Amino acid sequence: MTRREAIVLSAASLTLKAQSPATPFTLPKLPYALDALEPFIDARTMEIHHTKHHQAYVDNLNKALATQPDLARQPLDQLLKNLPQVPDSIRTAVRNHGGGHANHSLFWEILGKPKGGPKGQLAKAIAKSFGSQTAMEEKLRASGLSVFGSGWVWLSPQGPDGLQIETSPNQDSPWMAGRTPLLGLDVWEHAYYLKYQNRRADYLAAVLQVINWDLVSERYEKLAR
Ligand code: MN3
Repeated sequence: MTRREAIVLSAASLTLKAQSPATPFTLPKLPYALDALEPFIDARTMEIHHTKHHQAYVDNLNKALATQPDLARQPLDQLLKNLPQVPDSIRTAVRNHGGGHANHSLFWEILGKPKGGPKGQLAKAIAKSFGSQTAMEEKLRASGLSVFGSGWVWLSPQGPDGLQIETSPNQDSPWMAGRTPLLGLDVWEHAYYLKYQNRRADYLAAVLQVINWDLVSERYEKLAR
């Protein structure tokens, strides 16, 4: 990850920013070692997911934007929010690969060694919207299981001090509706098949053990509300 990408990603409004006209977007470095999430997420899955799948989204996004320098200069969250203004010829590519780049950049950030649960305003919002952290995690699991085919499950702000859980197909995201997600869980088979095969429920239970709630809590504090 470039310094500028790191700075903007640490703010709540993921504004991954183009770097240069030739290769505007770059693959962010993982903020931990490949095996840091073992045994919940195995190192081989992390390696393939990051260096093959995520890299391909970055490369294909750059390819799609090669003839569109004005679009390539926009922060990624703006591009995704304003998809209807992207030319027809590249809109699907920007949606799928720009979406893939944004979603995975957030995914790597919100994972990490468990250090405790949600804090501060986020803890309050979870209590208000779901009753408890356990109830919220149960809803994340159930919603993740309900995604047919490939997609994501999201925790997003709702109103001034509430939260919602939503799902999206493919590489779509709340950013495309102008909302900044707090966390996203990848439920594409490539996220878990090597270790969990068809057992998405087991993967969802595992990934919920390695959420960096400190970072998610910080994202919530930084959102303009
Ligand atoms: Mn993925």
